[in-house]
Amino acid sequence: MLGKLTWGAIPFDQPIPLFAGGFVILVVLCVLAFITIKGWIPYLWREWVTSVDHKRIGVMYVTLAGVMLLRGFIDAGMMRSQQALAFQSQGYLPPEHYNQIFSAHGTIMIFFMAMPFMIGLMNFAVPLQLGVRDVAFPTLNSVSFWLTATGALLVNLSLVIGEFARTGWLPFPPLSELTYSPGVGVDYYLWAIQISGVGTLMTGVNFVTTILKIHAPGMTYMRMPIFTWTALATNLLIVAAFPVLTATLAMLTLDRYLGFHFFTNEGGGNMMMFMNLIWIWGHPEVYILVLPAFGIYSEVVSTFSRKPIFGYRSMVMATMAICILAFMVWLHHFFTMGAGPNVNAVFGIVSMIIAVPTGVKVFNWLFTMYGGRIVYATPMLWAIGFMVTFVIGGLTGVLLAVPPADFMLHNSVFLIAHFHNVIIGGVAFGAFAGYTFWFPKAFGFRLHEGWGKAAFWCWFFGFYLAFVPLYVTGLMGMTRRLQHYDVPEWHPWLLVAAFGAAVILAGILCQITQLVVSIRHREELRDLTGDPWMGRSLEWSTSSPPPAFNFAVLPQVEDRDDYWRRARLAERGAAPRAEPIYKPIEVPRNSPTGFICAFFATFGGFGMIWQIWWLVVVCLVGAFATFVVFAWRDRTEYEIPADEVARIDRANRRARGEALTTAEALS
Ligand code: HEM
Ligand SMILES: [Cu+2]
Repeated sequence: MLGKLTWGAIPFDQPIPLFAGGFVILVVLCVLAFITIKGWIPYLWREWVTSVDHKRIGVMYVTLAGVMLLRGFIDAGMMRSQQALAFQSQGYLPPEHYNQIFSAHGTIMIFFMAMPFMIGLMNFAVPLQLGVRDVAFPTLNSVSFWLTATGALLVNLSLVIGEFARTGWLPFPPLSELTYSPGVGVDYYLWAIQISGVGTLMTGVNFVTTILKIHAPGMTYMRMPIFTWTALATNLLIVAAFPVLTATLAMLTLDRYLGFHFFTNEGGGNMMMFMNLIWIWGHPEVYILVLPAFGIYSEVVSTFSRKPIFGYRSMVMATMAICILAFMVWLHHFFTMGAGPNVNAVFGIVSMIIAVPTGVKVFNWLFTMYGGRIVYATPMLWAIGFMVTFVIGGLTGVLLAVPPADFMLHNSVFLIAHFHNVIIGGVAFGAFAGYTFWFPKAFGFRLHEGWGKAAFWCWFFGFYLAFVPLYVTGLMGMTRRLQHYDVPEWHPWLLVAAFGAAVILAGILCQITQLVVSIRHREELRDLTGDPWMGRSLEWSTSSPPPAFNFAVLPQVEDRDDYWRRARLAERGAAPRAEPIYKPIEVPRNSPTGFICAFFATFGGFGMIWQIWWLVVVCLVGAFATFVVFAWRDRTEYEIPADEVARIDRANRRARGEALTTAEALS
């Protein structure tokens, strides 16, 4: 009846996961109870859970990412403290538990922290930057989000019911095959990533369609903001790469569930095939994460330097070049496979060539700042911290792209230092820059600057303290994924690394405090104009938070940085545009389709993991029925009356006008 599921799946004999899991369940129950008592459930259901508004979905993605950042960081803290203690001793984490921790940390950070963060920011900002009302397929967008949430839920469920994979963030065979990983850990991984991966693929389709097909009048390709360009590149990468991930994981699933032999050498398969396939997805994946971050830095650097981005066309070219080159370097992840010097040389050289468009971008940002009136607001600090840190990480990457050097450094903590160098310095800093930059657009008030700056400095120095030691011990020969060690020379460095993680923790605490303080002082931080930063692109031309329809009338775009030019003209006393003739606007209706699909996906995934077949069948039927019901609905939109549109737009026009007159009075 319950497949492989028995009481033995609950870790009664292991205090750490039991208490951790118990604590999380308690917190979730308390939050649910609080929401119910406050009577917020109808509001949350109507305005958020069933919302198909890209802005709301974006906010939910970023919230999910923030929670998962905490979870992933707790894992990191456990690893850092374990390695600080486990010198000539066993430390406090047994090996089978330690292996689950680094696997869960990597999986969560990549799939459920970095991905949702970037997709969330794209959801929020791209339609606004294009000057349109929503993405191409709003309900599909909601399905994508909820499937991502399902994946995150399944990974976290493995903490209390069963176990997580011990195979690392990518489940390499033969270790991940049934023979060597007989438990449900790898199955949790497979179904969580498979379900959320389908969601991501649908996001890719949705955003490629949106950016290619839906524009405000006059918004030509060469007038699109750089963030929208990088979003296009990222989603093209998603559409091209994620099917490979899906197929690869499906093959491993067939190996494990039905005794296929895709990757078992003794059965006639080839495990190196898995490495090739997973990295054909995996290398583009790192650009899927970092390209939108590059876009955010471009917006932030030009906004806070008060200058248009330097080398717009070269920025676009560099983005698209990276998009293509990303598919031509995958073999650098296993130079040690034995493909021979010629193959390795080709992949080594292409890997280094990627540094060229990336370098173009760095110079463009520097030239944008050169001669600008730089405002050191928090988003700009993240961008400057990124430039310094990312260049170092990029250089160690070029080093690893030299095959003979890689033979020495492969699977050492030097590699760990390198990729955290680019992923924290590039992706995480970019995510935080975007979060601070667009927060006032989403909520109508800014985040507290002081706490934001404190968070930045803690993350910045914490990063160097936590990861420079790993470059050093990596060069001393320390391999990755060590639960304990006996080498005296490593120990002091690992103590420093643990201290660095504590400094990063201080940064995270500052971020939490920043959010709480900002909400409590929201009246002082309020921005009524909709444009708190002297922004350049169209999202700043509407009110904050933007109305459901984004723009009362679709903006007419005549130039790059069109909004910025108009705002400066208005400052110099140009007459504001005449009030438009307001018309009623149709916006898509809410739909519970996404949530219901995710409900079935969660239980269906759980059924697959524990091999509870009746549950799988019920959920498949349920999901299909949901689609049928959705496809048969006949009212897809509702109308916002013209006077409602007029009221919202007039209020924003008035606030902007008042801001201009006070600015004049002050000067
Ligand atoms: C916030 C501070 C962070 C700290 C202190 C940290 C620490 C660590 C540590 C100690 C390991 C294990 C290294 C080893 O194998 O010996 C690790 C692995 C890893 N981390 Fe992080 N990390 C952090 C943030 C991130 C972020 C933001 C990401 C991605 C977005 C990330 C992705 C990974 C991945 C993919 C692995 C490899 C897991 C594996 O071995 O399969 N980490 N990290
Ligand atoms: Cu790579």
